[in-house]
Amino acid sequence: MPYIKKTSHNVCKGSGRCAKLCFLPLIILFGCTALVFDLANLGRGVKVQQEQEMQHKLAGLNCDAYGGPSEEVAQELVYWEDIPSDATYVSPFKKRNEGPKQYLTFEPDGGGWNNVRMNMETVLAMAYAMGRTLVLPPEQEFYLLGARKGKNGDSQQRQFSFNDFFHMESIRNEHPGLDIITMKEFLEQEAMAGNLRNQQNGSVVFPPQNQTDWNGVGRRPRGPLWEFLRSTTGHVAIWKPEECMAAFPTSPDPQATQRLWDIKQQVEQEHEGSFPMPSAYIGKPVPVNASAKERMMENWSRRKTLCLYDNTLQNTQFIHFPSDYRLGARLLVHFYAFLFFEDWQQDLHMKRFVRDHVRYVDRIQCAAARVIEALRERARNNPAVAGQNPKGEYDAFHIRRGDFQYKVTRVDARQIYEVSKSKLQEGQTIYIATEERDKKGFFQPLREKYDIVFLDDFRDVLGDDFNTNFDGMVDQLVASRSRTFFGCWFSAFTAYINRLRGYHSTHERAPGYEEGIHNSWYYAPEDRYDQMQTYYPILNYNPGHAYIEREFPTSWRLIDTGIGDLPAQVE
Ligand SMILES: Nc1nc2c(ncn2[C@@H]2O[C@H](COP(=O)(O)OP(=O)(O)OP(=O)(O)O)[C@@H](O)[C@H]2O)c(=O)[nH]1
Ligand SMILES: *[C@@H]1O[C@H](CO)[C@@H](O)[C@H](O)[C@H]1NC(C)=O
Ligand SMILES: *[C@@H]1O[C@H](CO)[C@@H](O)[C@H](O)[C@H]1NC(C)=O
Ligand SMILES: *[C@@H]1O[C@H](CO)[C@@H](O)[C@H](O)[C@H]1NC(C)=O
Ligand SMILES: *[C@@H]1O[C@H](CO)[C@@H](O)[C@H](O)[C@H]1NC(C)=O
Repeated sequence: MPYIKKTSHNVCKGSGRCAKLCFLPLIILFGCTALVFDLANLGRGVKVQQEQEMQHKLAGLNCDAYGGPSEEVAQELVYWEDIPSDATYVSPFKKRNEGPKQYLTFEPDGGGWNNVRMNMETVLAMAYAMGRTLVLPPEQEFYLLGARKGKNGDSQQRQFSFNDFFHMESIRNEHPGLDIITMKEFLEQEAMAGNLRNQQNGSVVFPPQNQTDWNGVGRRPRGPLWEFLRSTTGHVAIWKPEECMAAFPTSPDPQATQRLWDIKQQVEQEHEGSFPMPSAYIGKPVPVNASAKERMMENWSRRKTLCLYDNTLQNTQFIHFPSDYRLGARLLVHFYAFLFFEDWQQDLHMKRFVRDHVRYVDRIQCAAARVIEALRERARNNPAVAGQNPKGEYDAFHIRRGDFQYKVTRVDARQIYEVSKSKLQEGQTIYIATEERDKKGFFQPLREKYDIVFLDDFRDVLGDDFNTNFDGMVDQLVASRSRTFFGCWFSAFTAYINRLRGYHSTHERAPGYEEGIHNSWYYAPEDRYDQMQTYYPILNYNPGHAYIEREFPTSWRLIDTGIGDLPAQVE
């Protein structure tokens, strides 16, 4: 296949960002710690924005606490649903009051924000599927989300936890089947209580320097914490999404585990030793309620084996997911492209769980809603389409530049214009999400044809104290509501916009929703132009390569099928 990068990509994103991580060997650890330990930040932590919690409503979106807009305007951002019967779901593997609590710890991905998000969604989904308490990593500065000063010149928050981006607190509160705690809580409750043992010699060990608060500690100095977790957890999961499918049997019954192995074997026997090629399913999805065998076949994506949540793992108290290219461990995958459920209802439930709960926080949603309100106003009054655009419809691009390493996507605006012009009308208002700084020069060819605007044109409605580290997320949400969208292949940032557009098209029953298709295209590379216009099964375009290229319709298509019939419910 074309546009394939060497496998090193799925390990380290080009520019050597993670090449210098100081993880494994202890000697290096000490060297590194001494060098980069950021004492100023130690333990400083930034408090969780509690007011969000008070305002947060499960259904709908209320922006009163964030400077508007009205509930009516904000409503168009809402793709999530409040499904009470979903919220009561409890994994069949959750130990209910028997034996010690089970945990899942993980190291966040070291890539850009959207890689971090993908990784977090995946571990969150696994914790829920396993019935384990998810331990959130300490607050940290994320790659490229560390701008110190806002537009008004004031210093702004740049140490973040997942709480700052998603309603983690509400997710926990709303789901009896899912517990989420901070690393500090975990270290206090389990490690300091002497419940962690060195796996090699069995002796009780405590965290380095008995430190339980790792908030604000720079990325590299957290090495000793990860090393501690890796050496004390019963199972360090090196699960490679390119090679295995994380498979969940219907129940703890050993026969269920065996059934999944049997299905795999049976398929291989019937297909001369391997699974059918994914191309067999292009334009031909199997029904969402199909048998486990049929669904496994469609989603196999040329993998080799199953990472099965078998009885041994079900009984392991601590499972840790490292993120380290030297271990070949990087969970850079869409949760739904990795987790496979024997039971189709559990599969769809997990997709709804992520759609309905793992969404950007109200602060970000409301900022986007204000931008959209102003943007629609501008589009409505755009003289080029005077009177013909009562809804203020706009089109959008995500033009990925910056640190992006895929040369085939580095096309100039003239080419972008040529590729996209047949879907757009001259003079229209077009929103461009981009991190390209040269707004004047680079986009000139598009400016000559359209009324183009950027997030920076809406600083007044964002408010000059809006944390610019959230700009990218606002850009994604604004682009998710455009009429036509052009994105960049290979970009996890673009990919998520397409997932959001899929959620909206499902919510609105827009044309094509039953096939999982919506009005989205790619400006580069050219042969990917219309890949969103046909149903594509989960597909690793280049075996061994991470799943960042695009998102797949299976994450939004018909996922509301069978609500209320879930097998394991709280009494
Ligand atoms: N504001 C804004 N920032 C962007 C945009 N595209 C990329 N960025 C910036 O680039 C950083 C990295 O982009 P991400 O897409 O999150 O990086 P990634 O997770 O490696 O995903 P890829 O897009 O696949 O590279 C983001 O954190 C943003 O700071 C955009 O359209 N708008
Ligand atoms: C077990 O290993 C840990 C970590 O290497 C060490 O600190 C501890 O002293 C060891 N205990 C015994 C009894 O050897
Ligand atoms: C850490 O705490 C444990 C338990 O309270 C204690 O036994 C141990 O000596 C402490 N270690 C250090 C380095 O302070
Ligand atoms: C696999 O394929 C089916 C049919 O399209 C889909 O409903 C299901 O959600 C897919 N994904 C997984 C992980 O099973
Ligand atoms: C799947 O859904 C279709 C349509 O709703 C229904 O006719 C069929 O019986 C279902 N199949 C299974 C296995 O539940």
